[in-house]
Amino acid sequence: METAQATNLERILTKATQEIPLEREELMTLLGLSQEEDLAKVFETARYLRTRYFQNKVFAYGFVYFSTYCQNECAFCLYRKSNQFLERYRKSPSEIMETAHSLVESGVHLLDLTMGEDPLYFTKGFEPLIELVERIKQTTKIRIMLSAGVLAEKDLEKFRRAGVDWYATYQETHNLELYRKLRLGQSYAERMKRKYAARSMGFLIEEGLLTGVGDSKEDLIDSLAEMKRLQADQIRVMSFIPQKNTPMQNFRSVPRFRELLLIAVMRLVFPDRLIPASLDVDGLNGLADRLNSGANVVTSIIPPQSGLAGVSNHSLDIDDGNRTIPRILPVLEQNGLVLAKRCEYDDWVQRRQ
Ligand code: SAM
Ligand code: MD0
Ligand code: SF4
Repeated sequence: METAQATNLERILTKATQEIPLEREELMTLLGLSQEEDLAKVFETARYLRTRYFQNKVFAYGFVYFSTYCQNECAFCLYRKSNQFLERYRKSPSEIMETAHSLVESGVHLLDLTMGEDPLYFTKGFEPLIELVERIKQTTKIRIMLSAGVLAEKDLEKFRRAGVDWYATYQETHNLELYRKLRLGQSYAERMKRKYAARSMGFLIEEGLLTGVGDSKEDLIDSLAEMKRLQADQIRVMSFIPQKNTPMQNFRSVPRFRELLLIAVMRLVFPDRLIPASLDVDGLNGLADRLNSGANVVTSIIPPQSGLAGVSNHSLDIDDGNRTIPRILPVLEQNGLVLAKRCEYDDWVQRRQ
């Protein structure tokens, strides 16, 4: 029995290395694995496929969470509007500029400009941000990702013209019923449609999932299909981290290997895409495992003492400098990886655009 199972796994992994699309049933088998030796085989295949497209090169993204104000009520998020037990901040354009420059100098390949759906910008307009993006682009030529929620198409167009390369808005799940419990009061269809619109404007797209929020294996497989349909350029999964003073604070957590397994399965299904290893979930300590599972972008690099927060972990590893390029380099090296040159990242983006 055990050998039959082992042979089936070998067969599925061989098929994946040949880049033959996996059947639903085969994906179910992969997502059902939990034995360490089985997981190790999947991770190994994921790394093999990563090497095929990216050799030993890894990219790194600077994370600038410039406003923690938000008009939404996502059940999983610390920054939801009604959380009053939180000191919020909104960085000024010059503060954002300073952080941007220090991140670029430290060697990141991209700046991820992120905010909650800050009512200030959503009511008064995004002009100050659009100007800021233009200035960052002119002075640094760095690739820029915008993670500012669901923006109107006319605003997206302005950001695109100002030099934004990527639009990131995560659906978290593609199960409508589950979505409604997570992103309370937000339209599933609008969020999805805006990504398609952004793609047709020439943005690269990042799509993302949360796991450990009541998502089933079927849901995850449906999400992979949606990501394929969207032709997302970067795909991520992060484990849900319960947040105090939110509706999901006591939600039962799932073992961490589920995120790692999903990263690996994403690599099998999308061998040539970017897949983040976020420092936001388990900090620097969690990096090796995520790289080992086939991730190829280290995200959430944050300058220490900048007064900037993370998302799923508000302060983990930030002020001790653990979310910096110098601290990730040894981890890359221990895993046989190196930081790519900036021109290598720029070329990758250009080819996808
Ligand atoms: N406000 C914008 C939005 O929601 O699209 C941009 C912020 S986006 C970077 C926030 C993302 O962080 C969410 O889409 C979710 O995937 C992740 N996140 C938020 N709270 C989390 C938590 N408690 N645990 C894990 N991930 C979380
Ligand atoms: C990260 N904390 O990279 C960030 C965030 C937003 N585009 C990304 C979830 O992990
Ligand atoms: Fe706001 Fe984004 Fe958090 Fe939802 S995930 S509450 S939109 S910051």
